[in-house]
Amino acid sequence: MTERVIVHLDMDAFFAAVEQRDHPELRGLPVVVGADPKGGKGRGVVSTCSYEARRFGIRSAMPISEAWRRCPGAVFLPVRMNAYAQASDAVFGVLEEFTPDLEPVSIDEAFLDVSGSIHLFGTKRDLAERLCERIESETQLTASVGIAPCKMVAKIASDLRKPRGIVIVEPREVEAFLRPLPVGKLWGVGKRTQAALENLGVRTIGELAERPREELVRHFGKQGEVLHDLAHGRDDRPVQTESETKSIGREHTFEQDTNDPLLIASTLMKLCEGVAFRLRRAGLQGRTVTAKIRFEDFTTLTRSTTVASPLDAAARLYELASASFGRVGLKGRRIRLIGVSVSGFQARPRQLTLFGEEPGAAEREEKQRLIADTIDRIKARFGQGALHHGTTLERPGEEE
Ligand code: TTP
Ligand code: MG
Repeated sequence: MTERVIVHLDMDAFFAAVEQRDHPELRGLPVVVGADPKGGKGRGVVSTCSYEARRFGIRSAMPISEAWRRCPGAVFLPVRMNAYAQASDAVFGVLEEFTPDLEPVSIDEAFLDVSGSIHLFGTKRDLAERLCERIESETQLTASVGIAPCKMVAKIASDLRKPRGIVIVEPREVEAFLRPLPVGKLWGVGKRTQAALENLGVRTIGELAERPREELVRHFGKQGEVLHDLAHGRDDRPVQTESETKSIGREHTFEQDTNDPLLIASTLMKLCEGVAFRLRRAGLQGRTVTAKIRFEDFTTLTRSTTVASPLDAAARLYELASASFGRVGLKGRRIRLIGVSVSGFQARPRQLTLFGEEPGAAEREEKQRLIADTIDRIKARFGQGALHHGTTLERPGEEE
């Protein structure tokens, strides 16, 4: 069997980096993108911040008031989704030059399977450097890249030396690479599993890998098998190109089982955004929305809804998925995982004019969709209060 070569790419401080690119006077300064801080009284959260701001302990999803407290001198900017969507398009345009075997994960993140094409690029490091150089020359933005034999390790690797980090893990190095890392880095290991593992004296992935499979199964049931495999770097999930998939979905395992309706709703919204993003990139719309829910005892339910007109917008997806959850009747039961997927695809119809396809019409339509969707997303994430802010998404005079 040929070696699998999986690349994970994630842009550095994406929204903040676009701001620093477009406003050179902000380079080198702590920049926070997100809700209006209103002199420390703002509600809403940080979307992201520059690495300079991270030195003050500011992080994504932190209340904006807390970010203000940590660094009142930072430059606080509203979200300019239009600009980030354009930058994202340019990044994905570069990735498509490298391989069609591409799985977009979010606005600034993707997996690539280059197992069949790596020889065209030379070594793995050559490939990673070429990728980063091409992205930087097209967008003046920097990326971090991980290359490994499986998705999980590639993702861990790309995060390890951010920003501008390239980390390559050869197949024979996988176990040694994982060994010193905390178990929380493994996919699906949240705070609760981490605490349970700590009780067993397991803190690092290496300590987990040493435990016999049967012992983990005894403690964690089916999840124990997965933990054992992942701790040894065994993860054979394929990179899912949208053109060949029959459904596009996302799921999330909560750090701790939860019955908090707000947390469930906001997580569902994020999942819907991710799915909508991938649908749009693939130029697909689907008629069937499937919601999945796994309770703390691992019972798992799925509920599908098929609608007359195909959809690809996060808000509509959210509406249908949350209605499905409503029908399941959660009754305060604790939830371990939720997921949402779309199937029953058809290609999105192209806009035609009298003279055939208008040049750029599809692109314009695409952009409008992305913007409409992201406005929904900001409303959902930052609350209605952000709506006023939402109308100033583009600051006056800064329209592209
Ligand atoms: P990330 O890739 O998670 O973060 P980042 O690119 O800003 O920083 P890093 O260098 O660590 O990768 O997310 C990509 C973008 O998504 C981010 O720039 C802003 C947006 N985002 C939010 O709006 N809210 C969030 O909670 C997160 C995590 C990201
Ligand atoms: Mg990023």
